[in-house]
Amino acid sequence: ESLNEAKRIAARRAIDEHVEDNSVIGIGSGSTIVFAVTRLAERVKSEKLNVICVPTSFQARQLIIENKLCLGDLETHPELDCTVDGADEVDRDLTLIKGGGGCLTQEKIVASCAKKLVIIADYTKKSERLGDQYKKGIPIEVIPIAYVPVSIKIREHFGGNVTLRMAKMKAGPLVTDNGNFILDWNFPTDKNLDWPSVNETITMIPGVVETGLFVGMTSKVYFGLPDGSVKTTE
Ligand code: DER
Repeated sequence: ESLNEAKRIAARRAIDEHVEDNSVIGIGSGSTIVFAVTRLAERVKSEKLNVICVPTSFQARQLIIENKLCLGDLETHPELDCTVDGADEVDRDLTLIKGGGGCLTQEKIVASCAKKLVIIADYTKKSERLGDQYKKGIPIEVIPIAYVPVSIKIREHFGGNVTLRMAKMKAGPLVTDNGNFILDWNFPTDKNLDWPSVNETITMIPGVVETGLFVGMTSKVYFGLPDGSVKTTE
């Protein structure tokens, strides 16, 4: 339906514009990236490209293997040309909320190793301000023993509500690819929160591994629109 078509065309444009022979590409996580990996596999096959793919999650690793793409990692490829990834929400400053799929930590690490972070998203992710459309809160990966004190400190600093993300097909909390828990922080929308300082403050709380706030990292966003066109930012 139109949402998948929007994801597909955004993914296709991004892959066609940012992948060339001998590229080392970070592969993001989620549902939109599936369209990007499909397009990448098409191009590698038809153009006989030599491309190394570095995953940002177990899901991304499976995608790379299933599509018979060349699997790399940060030990052998610590400097990437480009990371292509999805987002849960993009604001007017290209600050992202990521982590809806629970993969934010490796995504942020791989994104930080790339010359460019290219985001692909359908039109529902494009917001003026964070929280306009994405209502599940900002994901924060925490070391399991610390989830209660971290929740308390976040609420003390900034207010809002913090919930421990529970697994769906397993009793108890969701456990990430790194063996940690995730807190979802529904931040207060009536304050004008300064995302760079919010991100730094939360990241410094002992027990916090990473936040799903990607500040100042985005190079370009490809939004798939309902009419079948793609809107890009620079
Ligand atoms: O969990 C993540 O960070 C994903 O990249 C998420 O932000 C986008 O997932 P989607 O493409 O399935 O919406």
